[in-house]
Amino acid sequence: MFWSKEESMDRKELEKLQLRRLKWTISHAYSNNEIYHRKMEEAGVKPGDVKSLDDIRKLPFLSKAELRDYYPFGLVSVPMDEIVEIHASSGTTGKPVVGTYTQRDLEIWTEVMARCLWADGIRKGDRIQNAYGYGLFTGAHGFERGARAIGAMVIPTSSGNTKRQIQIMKDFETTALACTPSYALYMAEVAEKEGYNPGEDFSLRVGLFGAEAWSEEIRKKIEEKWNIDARDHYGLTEVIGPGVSFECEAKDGLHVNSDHFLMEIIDPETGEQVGEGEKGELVFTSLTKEAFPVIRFRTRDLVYSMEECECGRTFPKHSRIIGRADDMMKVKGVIVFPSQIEEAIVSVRGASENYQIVKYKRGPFTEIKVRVEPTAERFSKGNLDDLKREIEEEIQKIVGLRVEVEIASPGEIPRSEGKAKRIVEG
Ligand code: DLL
Repeated sequence: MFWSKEESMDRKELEKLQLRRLKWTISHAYSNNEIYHRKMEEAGVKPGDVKSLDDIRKLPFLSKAELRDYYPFGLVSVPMDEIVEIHASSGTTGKPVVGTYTQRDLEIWTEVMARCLWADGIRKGDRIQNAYGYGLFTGAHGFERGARAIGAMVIPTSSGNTKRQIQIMKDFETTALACTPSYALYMAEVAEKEGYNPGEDFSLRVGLFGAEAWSEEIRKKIEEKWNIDARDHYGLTEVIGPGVSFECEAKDGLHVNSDHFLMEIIDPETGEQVGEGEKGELVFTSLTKEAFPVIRFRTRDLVYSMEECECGRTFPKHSRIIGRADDMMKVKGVIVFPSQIEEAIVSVRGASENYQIVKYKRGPFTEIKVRVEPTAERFSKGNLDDLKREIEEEIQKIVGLRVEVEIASPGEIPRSEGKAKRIVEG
């Protein structure tokens, strides 16, 4: 049974547990890692100064930029021969981010992933096609661990070779598909080309999606196309990989595995914690990790905090990722998030979910245009100028800015087998 007692713990009890573990993490990092030791000394804090969860604010943040400086093993807080597994993420810029794990860290990862999959309704007897990329990336490995703990079957296809994926999905009677949401859409497209009806011809019941931003509209599309329940999973290499937070059956926000990860949501400008329901940047502190503890790690991912949930879990929730601070663009003084553009495109009939935002410079200013593929059906009807206008109007409604739309021909926008690249430099 992977509904752990922690998941429905009384909040006060949970906070007590978090505080005990927070104290352990801080003294572990302070005593066993030079960089953390120095950071705390510079901030004038000693492990003993943290007496309540609120005292976490006394501790300095850890930024992505610092991680690059400490690449690859700077924050490792155990002897190197305790490390039994390693993962890395290509990161958006520069050096990869490296995650290291002791045997105990792997047990924790397995446990939190099993909880996520249990909440998705995965049980012994399910057949999970694991189409996240195997390799250094954490995605496939995390899902594999959780699935094994439950006793479900893992079909380790990795990403790519899409026609073969479809064949396997059919022949092996896959019941759950684990991959990025953009790859799930591409797989549906390939299945249709191969003459299948994705919603009818497979045994698929649930989609285990994550690793990239996706909107509620895209969720609806995937659910309709494949006739499945599509669930969101969030995580990152620095914190553990997938398994940091997950959706329950309410599909209304993601529960943080709060006995292992302490969530804060801060104003990215001031660094102060925001109020209930307000938008801000996710910050995590690991509570039990040995090899690579993170203390107040700024994810750059934007969310808002959410109310308690009816599902019975007391683990705090955050909204789906509404944007990344790094993807935020300022165009003609207006703040634009790619998710808003996606929402606009997907809501226009005849526009497909295949689009790209082209960012370019005009003098000192950033400008954007959007390239959108129509559906094959809409393309064959012609009058594409009307479609262009409709999308432009929808973007204006949502973003408050006139953005030029270019209609691409079907198949022209590159498809993704992993994390989709939605923004390109023009
Ligand atoms: O993408 C871990 C993961 C794998 C999560 C598979 C879920 C499923 P990284 O490669 O380190 O780790 O990338 C982490 O991806 O900071 C977010 O910006 C983004 N991300 C991850 N999950 C989601 C999600 C994995 N559900 C970075 N929604 C994070 C939106 C996500 N963005």
